[in-house]
Amino acid sequence: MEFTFTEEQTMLRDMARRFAETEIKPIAAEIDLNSEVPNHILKKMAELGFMGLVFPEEYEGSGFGELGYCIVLEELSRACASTSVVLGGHESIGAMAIYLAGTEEQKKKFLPDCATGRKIAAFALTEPGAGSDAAAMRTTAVEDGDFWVLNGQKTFITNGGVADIYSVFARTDAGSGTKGISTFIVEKDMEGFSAGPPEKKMGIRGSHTTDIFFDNVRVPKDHMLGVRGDGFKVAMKTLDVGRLSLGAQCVGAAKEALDLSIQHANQRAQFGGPISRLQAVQFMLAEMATEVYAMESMTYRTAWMCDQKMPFSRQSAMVKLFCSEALDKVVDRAVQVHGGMGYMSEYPIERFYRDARIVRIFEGTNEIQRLVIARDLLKSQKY
Ligand code: COS
Repeated sequence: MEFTFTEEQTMLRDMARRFAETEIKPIAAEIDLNSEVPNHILKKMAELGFMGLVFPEEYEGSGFGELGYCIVLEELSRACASTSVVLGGHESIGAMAIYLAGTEEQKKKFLPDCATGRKIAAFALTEPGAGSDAAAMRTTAVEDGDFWVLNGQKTFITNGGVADIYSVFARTDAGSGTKGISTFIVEKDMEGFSAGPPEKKMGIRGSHTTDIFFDNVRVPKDHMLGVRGDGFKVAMKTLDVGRLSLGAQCVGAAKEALDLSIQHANQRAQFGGPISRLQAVQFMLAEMATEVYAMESMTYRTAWMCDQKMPFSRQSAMVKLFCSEALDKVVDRAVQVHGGMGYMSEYPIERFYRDARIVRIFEGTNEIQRLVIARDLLKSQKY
């Protein structure tokens, strides 16, 4: 068993850490306040190869695989959850659907632009009436000569309006449940495509979340990803990767919340000395550190499984479930350690507390993760 990063992975981590520390952290509060990750940050991430870390070099990716991608997501998430969510919407799920389901020709055509950051991607599954029950979607795609004509609405789309390329799921066969869904690449300049205004959110405010609309959008037939009727499986396979990547985002945020708490506990004096000498505070720090250790262990182990091409669907649901709930506990204790200061927007921990809450909801609520885990467990009888 090997539990250390390679030299290359260590260099990647150091580079991501330097970038996050010097260029993102100083403006993280501003990103939250202005509800926008500035373009120069996205441009720099593209220059550093972060937009295509997970994809092989033949598609102009950096070839670091899921493990390398998790390393970078962790570092970015220490600085700013919004920035890592923008990257996640693009790489973990938006472009990932193309990588997992595209033909060689489609991958050669669309991935290099995504992997280099020339184009931003998004993943469009959820609809107003189809959240956890993704197969209840009503967006339709109807064949017309060399085109599919899309009509409908998607909601809560990360990178909506910002993205150039959307992996869109639509119903191609009425009444066939999960089997009647197909995946399409929709480009933002296609006629009839539009995005609504960004939603106002509790956290991850720098990432844009919008509705997107399809009004007779004519999508060329060579833009269908995978085969007709396979879209639900494409969505599930893509979300397996997305949910795992969320683990790395949680690890980064939890480590930062712990570091901030240790610093604060050492600096804040009450009852004649730093509060870190009080057992009540020490216990909170100990519990936070234990959560971080467990989150880190399961996330990187599962990323390794993903890179080894082992089945990891159940494990990715476990990572998402455990890490998002552990992160909530960590940030909650972090606010407690900070006392009244933890409630003030002036201190970063208030933002971490708000940003954390979404992870128990997006990319499949934690109730859905429990369902995925239990179904797989009962089917295979193995753990
Ligand atoms: N990889 C590949 N195939 C998968 C899969 C996976 N991870 N998970 C399910 N499938 C396949 C199943 O094997 C099944 O195929 P067959 O019919 O050939 O056997 C098919 O997909 C349908 O699966 P299932 O019967 O489990 O579908 P359900 O409608 O019962 O729903 C849940 C499955 C609830 C798990 C699914 O709808 C889900 O994940 N919902 C949450 C959606 C979500 O995450 N939304 C977030 C928005 S994106 S940010």
